[in-house]
Amino acid sequence: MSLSSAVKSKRERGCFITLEGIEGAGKSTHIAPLSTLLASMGLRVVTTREPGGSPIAERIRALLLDPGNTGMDETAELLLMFAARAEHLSKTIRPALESGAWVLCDRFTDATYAYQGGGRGLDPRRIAALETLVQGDLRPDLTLLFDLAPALGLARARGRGAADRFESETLHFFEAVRAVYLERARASPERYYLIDAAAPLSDVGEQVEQALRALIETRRGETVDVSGTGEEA
Ligand code: T5A
Repeated sequence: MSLSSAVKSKRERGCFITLEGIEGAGKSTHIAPLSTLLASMGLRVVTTREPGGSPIAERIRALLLDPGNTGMDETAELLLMFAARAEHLSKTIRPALESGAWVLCDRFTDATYAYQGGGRGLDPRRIAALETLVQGDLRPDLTLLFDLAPALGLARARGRGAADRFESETLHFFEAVRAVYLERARASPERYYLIDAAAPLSDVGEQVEQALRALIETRRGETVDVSGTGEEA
């Protein structure tokens, strides 16, 4: 059996991997090498991001990140995140997973719990209700959590130029975001892989690769024989 067939799970759909963490943690930097690594294993990969990832969702992203949109109502922000997510799921993520592709997504619903729940202080039960409405039972198979001190992440992100609406928030806001990410990772260790994102780039790359190889091993263990022969080549 080839590696690409071995890593297909018995669910017969692709694998859904999300990258999470505060600004400047290194998610965008590592998504391309991760995609290249998976492709080198013979897998079909779709890389995408949130908010965004489909034409209408990208338009919603522009609204959400525009620093000119000061004073946006917090519930409106939450609903826009999920409106973008509903579009993204139906136009990009679900079709890709159903076709057997591996989806690498730069942020997903963990970001909503962290930013709108932790940062803005919205009740996580309201987020959970929207999560069920929009996603049904779809959850990531693996979440790479790039963890680092907000002061370092923000220094990296702000070093690039003008801040967007979220990057303009206070350090206190990002401390609360980070705390929720870490809490969620502690609560579901089977889904999260914690990455020390303060480490040098090459070390972070190695941690990402290690997480991926662990996932592939797990899925290989789950593989069922669909040929009926009970054999593995
Ligand atoms: N949001 C999103 C919500 O509030 N709720 C939600 O539900 C969702 C989905 C999206 C914003 O929307 C919010 C969260 C966000 O604020 P975005 O622009 O997509 O905005 O934000 P980010 O994903 O945070 O983008 P960033 O580019 O800021 O962060 P990354 O991708 O983690 O960082 P990256 O890779 O671009 O790196 C930043 C800089 O640091 C350097 C890189 O070279 C780059 O210059 N760097 C390192 N330098 C040294 N050592 C390392 N290990 C380094 N790693 C990266």
